[in-house]
Amino acid sequence: GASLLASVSLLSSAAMAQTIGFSQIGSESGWRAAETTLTKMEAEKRGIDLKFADAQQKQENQIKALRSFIAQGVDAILIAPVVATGWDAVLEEAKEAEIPVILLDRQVDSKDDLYLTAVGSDLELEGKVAGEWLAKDVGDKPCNVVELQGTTGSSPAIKRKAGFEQGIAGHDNIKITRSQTGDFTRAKGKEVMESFLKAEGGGKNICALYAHNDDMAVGAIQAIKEAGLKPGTDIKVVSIDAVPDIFQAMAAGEANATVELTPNMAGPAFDALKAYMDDKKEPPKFIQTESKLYTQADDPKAVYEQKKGLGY
Ligand code: GZL
Repeated sequence: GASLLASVSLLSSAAMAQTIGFSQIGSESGWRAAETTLTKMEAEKRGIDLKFADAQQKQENQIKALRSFIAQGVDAILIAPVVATGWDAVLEEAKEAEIPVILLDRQVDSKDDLYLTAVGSDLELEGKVAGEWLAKDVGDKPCNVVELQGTTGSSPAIKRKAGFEQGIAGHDNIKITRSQTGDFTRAKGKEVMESFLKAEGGGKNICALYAHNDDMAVGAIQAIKEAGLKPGTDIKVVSIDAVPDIFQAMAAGEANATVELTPNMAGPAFDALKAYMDDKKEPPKFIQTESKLYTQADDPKAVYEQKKGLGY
C-alpha cells in the first residue's frame, strides 16, 4: 500500500546521489582556487551532484545563487560568505524550504539557527600567531608595520586584524602606521603597497608588512622590489594561507612567515551533512580547522614541492 511506497521512495532518495548547491566567493586568491578544487573533489568522491556558482566576490550574486538553489530544491547548500552581514533574509528562505546550509571558511553575523554548521579556522588566532611571530622577530627594535587587510566587512579581515593587534599588544615598539584593504588579491596588494611605500619615504620608514593573505603579500613583494628594497630583510613579510607561492618567496628570502589555512573545508562539511541527513545528528555550530605557523626554518623549498600540486 501507500506506506510501503513511501518507505521505498524514502530509501531510494537516501541512496540517490545528493544534489548540493555551492555558492563560492570567486577565485580572488590561490587559496580560494584550492578550496574550489578540493570541494569538487570531495563531492566527486561522495557521488554528490555539486551545482557550482562563482559570485565574482559580489554578495548579491551569492544571494541570487542561493535563491536559485532553493528554487531547484537542492538537498543542501554550501556557501563561503564574502562578507559577514546581510544574510538573514536568504538564510530564512532556505530554512523555510528546509534546506540545510553550511558555511565554509568565513562566518556570518546571522543567528546560528539559520545555518547547520560553519567549517573554518580560528581567524583571530591566525592574526595573533602572525603578530607574535613579528614581536619575537623584532625584539625591542622600533618597528613600523603596514597592514594589507582582506575584503572589507569579511570575517577574516575583521578577525585577523584584531588577532594581530593582540599578538603585538604590550610591544609598544611595534606600531601599525598604515592599514588598508587589498581585497585578498595580488593586484590590489601590489597597488596598495606601492602607495604605502610612496607615503613612507620610499619604504625606509617601513619595518614590516602584515598581509591578511599570501596573495596580497606576493603582490606587495613585487612592489617592494620595484622600489629597490629587499623584501624579507629591509621589510619583513608575514601573512596567512600558506599557499605554494609564499614558500617560493620564503626560499628566495623574500618572505618570512605564513600561517597555514587548510583549503579542505568541504570534507568536514560533507561529513557533518551526511551524519545530519542520515542519522539526524546535529553537528556543533562551528567545526574548527587547524592553523600552523611556517617560517624560513621549515624548509620552504620542500613545502613548496609538497603543496604545489594540491589544486592551488
Ligand atoms: C579565510 C578565507 C580567505 C583566505 C583568502 O578563511 O576566507 O579568503 O585567507 C581568501 O586567501 O580570499
